[in-house]
Amino acid sequence: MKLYYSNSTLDNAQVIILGLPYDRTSSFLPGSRFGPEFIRLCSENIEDYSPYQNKSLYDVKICDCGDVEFDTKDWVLKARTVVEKYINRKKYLITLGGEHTITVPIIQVLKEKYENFSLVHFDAHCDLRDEYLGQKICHATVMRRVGDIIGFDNLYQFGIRSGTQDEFRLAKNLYKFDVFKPLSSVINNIKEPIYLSIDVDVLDPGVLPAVSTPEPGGVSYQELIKALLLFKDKKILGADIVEYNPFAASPYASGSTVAEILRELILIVSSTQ
Ligand SMILES: [Mn+2]
Repeated sequence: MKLYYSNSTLDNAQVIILGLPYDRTSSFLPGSRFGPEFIRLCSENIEDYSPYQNKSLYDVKICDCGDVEFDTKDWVLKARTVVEKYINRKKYLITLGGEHTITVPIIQVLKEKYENFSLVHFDAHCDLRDEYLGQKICHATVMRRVGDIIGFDNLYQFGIRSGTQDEFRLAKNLYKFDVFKPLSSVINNIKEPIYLSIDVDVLDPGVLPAVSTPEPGGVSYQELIKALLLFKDKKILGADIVEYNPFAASPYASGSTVAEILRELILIVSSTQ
């Protein structure tokens, strides 16, 4: 674990990093449970300084609280209990997946603390199925569950290029704008505070192949960073980075990319304080 992911005690930290290494419902390539450890490992390869934000990770008090153990079948419930502990501390929590399912317990806890907030979802996939392979809470239904909790009016999706006809129909009926519209054209319509959920398969597989469900036609790294920087002056509640699977392909190149996304997110989230 690198110093700049954990340069503060929990009590003094502005940003808390927590690994949620869960991939039990993975339908294609399991392995994202190893994501948090590989992101920490690959953080050795990146600079603490962000040229995009002219700021260093050393400017932020960060505490890495390690991973929630991947053990029980009631893992989502267990994750919720752990997440609640950290969100109660009124600090910015950035969680590392694991598969996308991990967003559900986080949003359940946030909804108890905040009456209204928006969720901005970066992903290749709609994740709007009501159930998938007999499961109501899984990586393919996560945004449907999020919509059930916070209201679909508060859900915004970007980078989407894969889903069933029903999912796209639902998306079209639910949102006030087209999922294919660039983020910059709707950023000012998004009500604050905002939670950011980043499935790294929003990037093109040519950019980041180590994901559990690769999908062609994704955005470039520069496009993603540019989109994330739009949130710099917004009130952000927290964020997650999910679906990086180090065993799917080139773990170190992809892991370094994810570690840089994490660096930018830490700096964005802490700048809202
Ligand atoms: Mn996805």
